[in-house]
Amino acid sequence: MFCRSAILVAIAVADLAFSATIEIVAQAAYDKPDPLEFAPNEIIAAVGDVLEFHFAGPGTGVLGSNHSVAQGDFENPCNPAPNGFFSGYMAVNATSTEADMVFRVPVTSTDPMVFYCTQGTHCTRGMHGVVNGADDQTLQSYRRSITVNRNAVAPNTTGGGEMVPNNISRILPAETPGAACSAKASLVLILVGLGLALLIAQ
Ligand SMILES: [Cu+2]
Repeated sequence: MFCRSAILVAIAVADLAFSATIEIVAQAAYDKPDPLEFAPNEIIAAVGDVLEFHFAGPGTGVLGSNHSVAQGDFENPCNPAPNGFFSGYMAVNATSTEADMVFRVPVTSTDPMVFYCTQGTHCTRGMHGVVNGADDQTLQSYRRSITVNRNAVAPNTTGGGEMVPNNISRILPAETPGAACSAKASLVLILVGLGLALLIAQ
């Protein structure tokens, strides 16, 4: 009655209780004077979490979009960190609210980390964010260090993260070929796994 793939799913679901996917949207917030931003822009993350960047498009408002996200350097605002991650530019078609792909960056350290959009003056105008800000490496200190409004510098190459289709199921893994397993039994195990995960998380 138990089957391997369902057990793997249950384990994967339980694991979700410990590692979080943190969604961050590159967007224009029209209720603000200069609307370009990442939301949220102050993030607490643990090792094993994943920062999942979404890129909003014109479907959400009047401004166009071609945002990006790059790992920054607290010492050199709106410039890339050496060997940091970079999504490349994420064009969104006119009717979509978000890009078809999301950029997932694993959190490998709890040290403060800054990210920014490399498009034009977006970074100096507020499109940046800080993960695990502390001491003199916070969103506020990064913002204070930006003294002129100028174009950001982009990394030379993309990488440091995984580009995956938007809105994929984060629970169900791909079908295991040849796995003989009733759908009902799988569902029961998934629900048990979820229940366990919720219990553990409390
Ligand atoms: Cu941007």
